[in-house]
Amino acid sequence: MSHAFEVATSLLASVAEQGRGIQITSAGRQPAEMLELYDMEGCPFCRVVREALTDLDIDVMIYPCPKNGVRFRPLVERLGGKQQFPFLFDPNTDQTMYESADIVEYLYATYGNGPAPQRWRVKGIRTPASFAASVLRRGRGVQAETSSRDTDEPLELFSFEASPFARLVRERLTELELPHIVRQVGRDNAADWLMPPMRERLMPDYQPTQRNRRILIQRAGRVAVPYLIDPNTGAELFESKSILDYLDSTYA
Ligand SMILES: N[C@@H](CCC(=O)N[C@@H](CS)C(=O)NCC(=O)O)C(=O)O
Repeated sequence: MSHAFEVATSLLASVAEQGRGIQITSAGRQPAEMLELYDMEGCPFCRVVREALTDLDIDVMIYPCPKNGVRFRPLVERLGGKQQFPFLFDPNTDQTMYESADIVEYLYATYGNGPAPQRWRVKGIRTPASFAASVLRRGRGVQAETSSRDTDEPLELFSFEASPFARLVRERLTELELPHIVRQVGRDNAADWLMPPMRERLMPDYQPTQRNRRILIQRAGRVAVPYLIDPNTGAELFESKSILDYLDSTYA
């Protein structure tokens, strides 16, 4: 399938998300030690947890556990007793947890300012929409690719959950079982909504307020999502298509 077609279906999946996973509306406090989420990009239950993390503006270490995956699935079984996803480990409290609804409540109670907003609490709102997003992506980000190469250090991805471009990269990271830190770049101000090329033309002095957007502008000179850092090779790049080509040539 062409990249344009993949972006189009990913955009529809973002529409299905009903606005969750774009903005920071409940800015939480950053845990001292990074949370660990064992998940699959294409899993509808995992998606609602990742949406909440964007909403709370909490960075997270992702250990991808696609079906037939061999790297992190056995660890989840050792830690929690079964292979079910999402699975959260919070090294700050030593909590381990299955069940997306419980994880979302835990995140808001522990790092937010109160209970989870309605759009995560009501099952009838969040679950069918998240299933629709998975259907639109036709099973991408669910199955492991058997011959992927391992990595020493986790990759880093600047992303927000509903970004149609970042989703394509996260799917591939899942299929290749590549651990990665998600650096949240959710929107918290009107200028963040402009597409990067338009913003660069209209607002050459764009000064984001969100912490990872500021880091990105200092490090890479602009804010565009996704942005991948691979400490194993020193590669740093924008553009979903370039990142997918990079991942395939380096790890597939
Ligand atoms: N009620 C659970 C459902 C979780 C669930 O069914 N996850 C599926 C993936 S979408 C799973 O773990 N399947 C087992 C497997 O992939 O091995 C929740 O909301 O977290």
